[in-house]
Amino acid sequence: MTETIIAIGGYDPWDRDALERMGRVIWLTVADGIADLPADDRDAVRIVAFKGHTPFPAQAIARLPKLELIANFGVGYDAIDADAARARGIAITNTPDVLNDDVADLAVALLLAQSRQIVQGHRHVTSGAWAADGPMALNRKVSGKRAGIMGLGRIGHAIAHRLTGFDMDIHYHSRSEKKTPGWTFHPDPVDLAAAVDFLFVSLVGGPGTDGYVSAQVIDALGPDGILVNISRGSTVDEDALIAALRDNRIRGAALDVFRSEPDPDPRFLDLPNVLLQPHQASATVETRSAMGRVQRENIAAFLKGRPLVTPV
Ligand code: 8YV
Repeated sequence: MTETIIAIGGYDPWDRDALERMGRVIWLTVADGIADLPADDRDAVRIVAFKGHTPFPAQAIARLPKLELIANFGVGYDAIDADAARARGIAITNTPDVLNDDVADLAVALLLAQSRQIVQGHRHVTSGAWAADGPMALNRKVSGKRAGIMGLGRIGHAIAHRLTGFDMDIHYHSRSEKKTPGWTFHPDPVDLAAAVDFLFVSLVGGPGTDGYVSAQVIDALGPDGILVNISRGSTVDEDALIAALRDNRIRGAALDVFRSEPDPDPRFLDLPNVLLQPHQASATVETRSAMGRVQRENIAAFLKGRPLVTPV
């Protein structure tokens, strides 16, 4: 019998084609769409391929009585109510590792762009200000400074490794101390922020890290500090960050993620000391193709009754 798969989210054409080869696919933009499916489909579906950052709540999971696998496209699966899935024995898989390089590359690029004022420099040229007013204001050095990694998982490691190439001292905060090559562990996130010039957030999302980058952390980073977030918007107290940016209590922030995506808090839009990106750290052809492949490898393993490749 042909397997019916619900695919939620926006997929690239090659992923759509590849998923279509695995069964009959019902395409939905968000999990809420499950409610409108015919009962026959809802009652039959064992597999959901999930992508994106809109919620996949318990209520939507409950509408699929035969669901056995949620194959997430992405390493972070905080949009999925994992407790509700676990309570029913529904497996969740993610797509770790294949995106580490891209996410770390963008994190470093954001720091360089912010500290060296690359976007402002481009505008200085294109606006004619260079010719009219002369050179732009001096910016600030990156190499040799102190970097803090908040959350030293696989992506945090990849960021730290790149920064050692910039001769930086690496400091980190994590649930536990790791075996690292001379990097300094800080059990307290505020202490980490106080010890560094640049703070990179590479925490997992979800309730456990909500608001982790608090007003205290931001103040500890201080007026020379730059915050880079490539993890989840929920990890940052955005009100506190906006207030600190407005008062120049930190030098700048570079953000790829927001609490309300794709409509970030409008107060961010007018700030001169932020650099905003549309949650695109993993968004290269190479990496998104690899992520799609890992998502499908998990579905294929499930269909063959084999162990899942990357269960969470
Ligand atoms: C998304 C991400 O997967 O992997 C993650 O956790 O945040 C991204 O790579 C991507 O935006 C597709 O939803």
